[in-house]
Amino acid sequence: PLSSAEIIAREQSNMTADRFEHCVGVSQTAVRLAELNHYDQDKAALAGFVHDYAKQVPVSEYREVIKTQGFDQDLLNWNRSIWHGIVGVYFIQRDLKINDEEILTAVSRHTTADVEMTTLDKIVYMADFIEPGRSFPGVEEARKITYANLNEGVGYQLAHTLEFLIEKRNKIYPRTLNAYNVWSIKK
Ligand code: DGI
Ligand code: FE
Ligand code: FE
Ligand code: FE
Repeated sequence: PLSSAEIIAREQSNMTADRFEHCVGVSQTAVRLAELNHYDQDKAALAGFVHDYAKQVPVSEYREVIKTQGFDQDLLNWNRSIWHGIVGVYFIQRDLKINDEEILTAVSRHTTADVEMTTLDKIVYMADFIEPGRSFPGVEEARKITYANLNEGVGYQLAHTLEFLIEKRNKIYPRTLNAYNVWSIKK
């Protein structure tokens, strides 16, 4: 495995300073959520830190990897918003030498969420949404809900994301919609 210093150096060289700062914020927030939810804090810290590692990989490189590395070819109909989680795990394994399946799954699900979510999946998904650098309307409410109940946070974010995508008349990735139907509906 790579040293922590080497992982940090590679992460920093693969993204802008702003994106790096976001990843540090997600890592710190993930540790706090891990503590509250009795999860391994070191694992949460690493998963949060690397979650957007591939956010700025060029589109041409993504298309090549999707075509040659066994990914669902339907991914070619989507964009980097969707790719950097699901396909991002390829670059994290290749460049950061991280093979922990729990971490890779959490990265894979961090943008869309999913019908099934592990505790680490939820931690990274929510830390991405509420880290200190986030400032959208509703973020304070999101923080309050998430620190009180991680599952309710997931439901809140999915509803918020769907509203945002529909408002912009954006295409909704089926996984996001399926996740919404599980986590956001009133019981
Ligand atoms: O990578 P970040 O910006 O930190 O956050 P993220 O990975 O949660 O990505 C958020 C972006 O992804 C945001 O612009 C909305 C978009 N997104 C999330 N779900 C979907 C989606 N875009 C489309 N088209 N369809 C989705 O289902
Ligand atoms: Fe992301
Ligand atoms: Fe997110
Ligand atoms: Fe992020």
